[in-house]
Amino acid sequence: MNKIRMMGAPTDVGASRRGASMGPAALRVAELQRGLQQHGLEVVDGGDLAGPANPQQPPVQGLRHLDQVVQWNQTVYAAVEHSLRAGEVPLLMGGDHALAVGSIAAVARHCREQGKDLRVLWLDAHADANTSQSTPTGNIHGMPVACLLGVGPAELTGIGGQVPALQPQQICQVGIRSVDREEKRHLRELGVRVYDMRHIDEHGMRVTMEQALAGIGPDTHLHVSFDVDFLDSALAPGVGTAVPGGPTYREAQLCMEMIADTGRLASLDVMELNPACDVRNQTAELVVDLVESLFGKSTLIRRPEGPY
Ligand code: 6HN
Ligand code: MN
Ligand code: MN
Ligand code: MN
Repeated sequence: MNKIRMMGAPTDVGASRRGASMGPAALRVAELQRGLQQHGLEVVDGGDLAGPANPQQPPVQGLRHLDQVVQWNQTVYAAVEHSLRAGEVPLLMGGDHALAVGSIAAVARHCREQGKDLRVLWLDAHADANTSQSTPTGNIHGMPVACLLGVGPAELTGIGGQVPALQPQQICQVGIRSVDREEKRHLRELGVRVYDMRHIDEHGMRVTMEQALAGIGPDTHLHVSFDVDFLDSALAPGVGTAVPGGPTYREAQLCMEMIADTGRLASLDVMELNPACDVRNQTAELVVDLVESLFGKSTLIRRPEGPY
């Protein structure tokens, strides 16, 4: 595994509930860097990126804080691109999920230049596929998937220099259980592959992840966009838009371990952690534990043929 570069994006301009701006600090308090280093990984903490403050304004034509969201995304885009060029694994600590536009646009561009096959795994309770017309809130953190697929304000869809930044077959969502009424139609029209909670209930996490990870090969760059509200809200209260009925601790661990087993994880977003909603930083600690698994911590040295 190449050197991992942590970078914080302490903002909540894409949300209406404040607090995700404290996410990077909470992950540091929960010792994300040391947790990963324990497993022999090289990890640098590049500190926090800077951007505009949250003006706490209402939405304008269905978009809240568009200027600030664009500025933050441009900064994230540049930082992620720089890190990838240096041969690193960028680990973006959000911040709200609107910043996945900049992060994934940079990864997509890098993959085009390197001739890599990009696969994005979107772990989330929400589909994040709203537009300014369909959004019930105006919050841009509910729109990054639509933006990456070319539907959204030009300042955001154009960030990677190619519209759309992503093709629908490059992204796959897991854990979805809260989709707004009109957003459903969008998802269908956009052609995103969605493994919702019902799919996980019916088939289990193992089969779901086998399906989600199918076709990943030696040339794949796997990007994981981990919205912490993916996790069941009883387990992970420290998020701004908690939804019950998510993956349990064991299901989430298995999900992360199966991603690690591909050996192709090359960039990561950890988004929407909201310490203002958390209880004694427990969600941050859980996230650190899961991110360790994502990067290959496992209980045993496994043999491909089965357990010891
Ligand atoms: N997130 N679908 C809701 C909205 O406001 O558009 C919730 C979005 C949540 C976004 O958690 O990244
Ligand atoms: Mn640990
Ligand atoms: Mn999200
Ligand atoms: Mn979410």
